[in-house]
Amino acid sequence: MKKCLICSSEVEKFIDLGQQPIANGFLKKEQFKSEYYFHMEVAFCPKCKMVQLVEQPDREQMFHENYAFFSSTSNYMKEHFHQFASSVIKLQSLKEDSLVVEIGCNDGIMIQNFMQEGIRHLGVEPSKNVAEVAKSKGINVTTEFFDVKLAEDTIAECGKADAILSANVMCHIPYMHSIFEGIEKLLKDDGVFIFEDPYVGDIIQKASFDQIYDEHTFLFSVMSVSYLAGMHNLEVIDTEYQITHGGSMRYTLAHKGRKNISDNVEKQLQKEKDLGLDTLSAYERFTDKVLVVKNDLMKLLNQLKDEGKKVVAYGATSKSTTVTNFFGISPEHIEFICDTTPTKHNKFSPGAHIPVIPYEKFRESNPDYVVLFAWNHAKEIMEKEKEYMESNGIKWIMYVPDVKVVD
Ligand code: DWN
Ligand code: SAH
Repeated sequence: MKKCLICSSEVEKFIDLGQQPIANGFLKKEQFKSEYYFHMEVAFCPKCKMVQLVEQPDREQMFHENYAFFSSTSNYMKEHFHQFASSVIKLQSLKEDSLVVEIGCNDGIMIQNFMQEGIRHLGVEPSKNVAEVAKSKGINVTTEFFDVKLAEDTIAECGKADAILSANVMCHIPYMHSIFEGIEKLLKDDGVFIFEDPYVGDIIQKASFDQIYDEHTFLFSVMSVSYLAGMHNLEVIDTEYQITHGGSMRYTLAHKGRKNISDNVEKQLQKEKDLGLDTLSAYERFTDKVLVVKNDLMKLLNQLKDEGKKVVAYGATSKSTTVTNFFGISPEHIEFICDTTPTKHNKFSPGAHIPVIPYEKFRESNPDYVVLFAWNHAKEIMEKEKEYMESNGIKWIMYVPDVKVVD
């Protein structure tokens, strides 16, 4: 029996994605033999409604000095976080002596905006290599995992925070009670805790099962976040939908009873009930859809292989580790994955062992088809590649929400 990480009730499994490696564990040939795998299954908690991984590797196996994801690889995301920061400065009337803490600041993509405005700030980032990039920009960073102990140390050193922020990080952390205890302590009486993560409503509707990988412990809803907040004398006071990462939700939390609650919260809770996110059957229907995508994509890739077509992929994303390993995609289907991240270059993708090459070589490769693994950045990437793809008759292959070939 597996117990819910939030409320300790018995959870109900609804998808088994098989044996999976570390999603960002790009590796050299000599490391193939010792590659780590875990069993990736997802479950729903009927009591607190939290969707969660059943098993997860230790945090040090995922977040360390060779973490392969650098946030600033997308210009669109830079602009998104600039706007996020501006909205927080306005909401909390932040001044130079205010304090903003960002949990999981990575290379500084969001917190750099507070630094540039001269606002007192602290980034918390355990992955040393990406934290170093943030530090080199002049940002104050502590290279540690956030938890209740770090919150207490921060209070002793810097005082309490006017705003605690986090993007695409909360869903990565299984020890949520330590995090929320830390937030409750670190947040000033009139402070706000604002975080955003991929939204389970979109994942279910778009069958975007590749948002499930080792790092993503939770797929949040307003229902489940409200339950969790309530366990720590906090409450959700606003929700705001974001188009980033295929559909995300931004949650604003405050100490219970301190701030007015926006109508958005009740409206979103109603939408979740309408979608059936409070019952197992919605998640079981999602599993059925994922199996259709698996069948359709493999049929297409096998057919293209038989026809001798050249198929490559774009974006060595964490998400693509789930797709390739669950579907059984190999270098026979996809010759290489191109990516702009230097640390991924001249290595192989986790589990499937597809070569990852520098983006610059993509333009020389003359493929027939390109599988868009970074589908969440489709607008940015398709605009950039439009002329090259069109003038050479190259087609995109998409698989979210269903499999299609795009001219
Ligand atoms: O939650 C997480 C999100 C925020 O980022 C982390 N756990 C890990 C990571 O997930 P991901 O790897 O699925 O993220 P992205 O943003 O979908 O990754 C895009 C990849 O594509 C990067 O490796 C960079 C690359 N890229 C590229 O080659 N050309 C991206 C863009 C926009 C491009 O134009
Ligand atoms: N906020 C960035 C980075 C997301 S990637 C963005 O939206 O692009 C997830 C990040 O969370 C990684 O950089 C990882 O090192 C960090 N992380 C994981 N556990 C953490 C914890 N307990 N405290 C702080 N950061 C954490």
